Amino acid sequence: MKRLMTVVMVLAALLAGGLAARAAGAELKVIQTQKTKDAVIALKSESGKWAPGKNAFVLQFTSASGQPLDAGKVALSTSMAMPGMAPMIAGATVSPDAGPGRYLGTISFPDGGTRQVTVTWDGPAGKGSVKFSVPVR
Ligand SMILES: [Cu+2]
Repeated sequence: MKRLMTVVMVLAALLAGGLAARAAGAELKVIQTQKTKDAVIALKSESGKWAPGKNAFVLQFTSASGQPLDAGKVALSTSMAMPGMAPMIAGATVSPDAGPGRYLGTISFPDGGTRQVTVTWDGPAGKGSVKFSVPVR
């Protein structure tokens, strides 16, 4: 009986640890990584992709040497070329997360298709921008 209790307690501890790791974003998958001269920008989410509807994501900035990079004010916007129409524009809500160089964002897409993504930043280490494309599917 005592042994059973121990097994149950160990399982409960493992489960709690797993949930904590999840909340801390340990299970995030990379959607896209982009390098500039002095920064590496990683776009991540739990699913590792963007889908039509509302998406939560994390943007992580690291320096060329691999240290967290305080990017200051960060913005992310997207555009999708539509034949015979004005491009579809969607902007993200981005705010700083715990820890330097880490930002939480949400963005909504009304449909699927490849988005041209622009990330801009302006912080103590300087300002910059990067463009890349992400499929929404
Ligand atoms: Cu569209």
